[in-house]
Amino acid sequence: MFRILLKRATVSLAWGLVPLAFVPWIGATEQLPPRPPSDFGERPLATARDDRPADIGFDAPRVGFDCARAETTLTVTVDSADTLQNDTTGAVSELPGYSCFGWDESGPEQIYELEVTEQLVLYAGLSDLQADLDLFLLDDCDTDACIAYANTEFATLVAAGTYYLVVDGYQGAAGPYTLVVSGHYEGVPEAICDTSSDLAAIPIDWPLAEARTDTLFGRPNLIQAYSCSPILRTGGEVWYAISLPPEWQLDASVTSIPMGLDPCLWLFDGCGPSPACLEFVDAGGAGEVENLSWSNDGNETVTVYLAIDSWRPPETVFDGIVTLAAPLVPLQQTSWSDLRRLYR
Ligand SMILES: [Ca+2]
Ligand SMILES: [Ca+2]
Repeated sequence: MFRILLKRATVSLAWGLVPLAFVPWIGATEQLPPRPPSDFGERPLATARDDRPADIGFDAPRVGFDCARAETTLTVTVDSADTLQNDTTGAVSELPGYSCFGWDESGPEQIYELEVTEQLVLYAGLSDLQADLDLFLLDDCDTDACIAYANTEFATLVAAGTYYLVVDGYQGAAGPYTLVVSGHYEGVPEAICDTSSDLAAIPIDWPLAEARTDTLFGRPNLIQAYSCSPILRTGGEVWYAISLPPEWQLDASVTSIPMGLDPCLWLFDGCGPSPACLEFVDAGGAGEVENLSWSNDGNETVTVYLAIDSWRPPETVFDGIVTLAAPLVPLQQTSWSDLRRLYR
């Protein structure tokens, strides 16, 4: 599940209280002895599809830096979104690499302090790149305190606290960039299941005889990563609340997909921080049909929440039209004559 908690950044807080002269890495580029690793290994991390492998044989030395290097401080809350434009050309270059992944980051870097006000899914993404810049998230001013990384974008669960987001240059690269930092609800927002909300899922009662046509253009991006998809899905979604009696099967298909749109389908048993992901489907690429099937094997009618999502948001209204065909069919019952035939 997408639910692993971060240990508080107690090292950073404690060091803030001691006189500056006792901070062990005043010489900013001084190599330090190893520190206990941050809990990166257990952290959920969703990234784009385009991440490259680690550099073979590269082992980043540990470097501490002055937290005051941060360009600015951003406050991150659920539903906050900040967009910044900046350029690493001519910036200080003192951080050669990070503990969480073996990339040579010998280019200059810029650092952003993030004040995260509550537990949330933190998203950071780079665009408008002319050089190969990468992202690293630290929970201290120390390259060994790396808890997330990405070639272009990532989402990860963080507790409230102070973090440092570094935009760094791969193998000496430097250049301009646009940086988006946003906060997201952990799991499936409650509003989707709240019938009085503007964001409520479209109710569908069985049997659904006709196909629906809805657009993904301009829809809010309410879910983009979960345990059933570690690849980011940053398009907005259309949500359906589907009432399914016992022993009925939901077969949902997304058809009439324009070129360039890569759809996927999520199915949850409810809302909140940790609903069960009943199914996730992304079998095809851009423009290809997706099919999802799920059957209610229980004894009671259930409501399930189906989302049509996409890898990237559609750019125009025309691009975003999808058709949902969701014929709900009863599961095939085994008749007595069929059973008798088995034992002949
Ligand atoms: Ca660097
Ligand atoms: Ca999405």
